[in-house]
Amino acid sequence: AMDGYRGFLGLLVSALLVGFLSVLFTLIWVLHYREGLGWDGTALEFNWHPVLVVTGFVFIQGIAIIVYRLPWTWKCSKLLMKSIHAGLHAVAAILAIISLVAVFDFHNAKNIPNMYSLHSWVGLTVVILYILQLLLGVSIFLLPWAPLSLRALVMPIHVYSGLLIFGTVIATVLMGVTEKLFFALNSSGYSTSPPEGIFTNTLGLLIVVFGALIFWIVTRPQWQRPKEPNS
Ligand code: ASC
Repeated sequence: AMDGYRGFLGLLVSALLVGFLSVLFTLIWVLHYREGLGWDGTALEFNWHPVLVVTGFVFIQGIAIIVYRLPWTWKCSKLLMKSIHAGLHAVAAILAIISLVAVFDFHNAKNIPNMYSLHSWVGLTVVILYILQLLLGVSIFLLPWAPLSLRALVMPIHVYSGLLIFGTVIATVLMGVTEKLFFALNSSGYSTSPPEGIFTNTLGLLIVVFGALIFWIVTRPQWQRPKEPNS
């Protein structure tokens, strides 16, 4: 049991480190290689998009997925843990929505067309699905009305949808990074492997590793919160 606990801690610390590095790399990308941050209809406003997506939709969503696995929370009430799980997902949803406002606002100010790329199609779809998942999750599992039979029926779908959404977010981020590099480096050339290209490719790899760690942690049956009778 102690061995499993240390294995868990090692992976949790790794996930936190890689997740934190992903956010840091995104900030360095927009602050050092790009123009910085602002809310003025220019590229500075666009730059909030990657920062808010990686912070909220990748890092905070990833942590929200594994909160029930933290062994020191197993003595906390299930209701408290559900509130933290839902609360972190709600924060992630709000950051994802603001990240979309930043892009649409920037596009409209610069007369750039909206919603033509695969990144935008998959991205908007996954934000809508995330909000639906959050509303359904709160209605069925957090609020007290739903009968146990309905909860038991929906739980496998909730888990499946949640992991599908998380994986799709990561795939969408990779498309977004690639798309931005093709736009931003067309003259100086992504194909010549400039420092920004190497740096952002590394950011993409960090995000894949973060997703892999969260997926591993959440799929270990021995790290699940012990199920209390009648819940
Ligand atoms: C809940 C809760 C669980 C599950 C279970 C359905 O709301 O606390 O442990 O749903 O009842 O599988």
